[in-house]
Amino acid sequence: MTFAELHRIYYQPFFTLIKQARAVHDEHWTDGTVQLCTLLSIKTGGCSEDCGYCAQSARYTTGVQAEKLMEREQVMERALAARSSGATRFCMGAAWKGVRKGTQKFDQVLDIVRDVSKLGMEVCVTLGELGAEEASDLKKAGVTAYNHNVDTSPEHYPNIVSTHTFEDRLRTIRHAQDAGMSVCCGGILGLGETIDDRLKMLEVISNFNPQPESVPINALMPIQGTPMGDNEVVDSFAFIRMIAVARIALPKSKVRLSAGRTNLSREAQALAYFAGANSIFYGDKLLTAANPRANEDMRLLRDLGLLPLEPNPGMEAPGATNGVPLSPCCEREHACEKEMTGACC
Ligand code: SAM
Ligand code: DTB
Ligand code: SF4
Repeated sequence: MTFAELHRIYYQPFFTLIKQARAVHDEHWTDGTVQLCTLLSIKTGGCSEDCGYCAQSARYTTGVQAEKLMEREQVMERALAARSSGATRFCMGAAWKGVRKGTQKFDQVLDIVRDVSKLGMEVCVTLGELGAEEASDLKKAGVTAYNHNVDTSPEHYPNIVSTHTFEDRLRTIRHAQDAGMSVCCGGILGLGETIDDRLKMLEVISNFNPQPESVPINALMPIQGTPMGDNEVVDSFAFIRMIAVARIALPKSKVRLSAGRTNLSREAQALAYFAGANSIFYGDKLLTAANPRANEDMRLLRDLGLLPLEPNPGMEAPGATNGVPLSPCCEREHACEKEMTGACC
């Protein structure tokens, strides 16, 4: 989608926007399920990068202690616990600039992935920069999705990070896609960006080919000691507007309510689900910061009549399309959900 289209969509009256997003959601997601993804920081803190929002950068004094990479057995315990609590995706994060083939730490990550991938959950990792070889090795080891966010607009990015560039982020995403992994790519609201920056970020993400399989929308959790420690918390209506626009621009992607849910009321989260969110980070902790308690999330889903998504371990990455897809049933230029079943319009 173009920036102009996204701008027009965003600035509709709130209920018109929500109604439009709900219609897109209902067209593509009919079973009322929510994906539950549990995060684990397998290598915490001491990161060389200077991302201005991050508790794990070695540049800031945030109270997060640097730790070494977790042992495989410990990770497996946590993955099993996540599966028992109902998670169907296990996401492992490492506070590194990136990984390089041939290093001991990368080999150790591959071992961890091989083990976790036997548990029947989708396996997601977020390890920073990847080259083509590293991406291919991760895919072969059993990674189903790679999380790498663009975080904000290309224009605002240099105000947030100086140790790598927006282009570096795009290159890693391309490597992950070329290796056949699904891409999980979204951003953070609350970094001092304008609404235009938020929409430019969505413009970039919605123009990936294929579009990302999942799109995490984080609201900044201000961390004392970082340059953004005193930033204002994101307004709930602005957050829900972004969920709605993401749903419209990325109809087939899972849109994930990510960091910052501890600042959203149950009612605001309900509206976010209505506007198209269908995935959450689930479990009491994100990487270093707090998340709503698992039992509170289950209660909210029950109250709303939503169901946790069933496991999908054989998940294939979405394929690329050449421009607007032609529906085989009516040969019109639109993506037709019914083409798979032969019952087209
Ligand atoms: N080091 C890897 C990277 O930079 O891609 C992976 C970990 S990083 C913590 C993953 C994402 O978490 C970031 O891109 C950002 O979107 C989100 N994030 C980190 N700190 C956050 C915070 N304080 N509030 C909200 N989101 C945050
Ligand atoms: C994403 O977009 N959000 C998650 C996950 N991908 C790795 C991380 C949120 C981190 C929140 C701050 C923290 O826990 O330190
Ligand atoms: Fe934090 Fe990732 Fe940036 Fe490192 S690269 S400072 S872990 S967001």
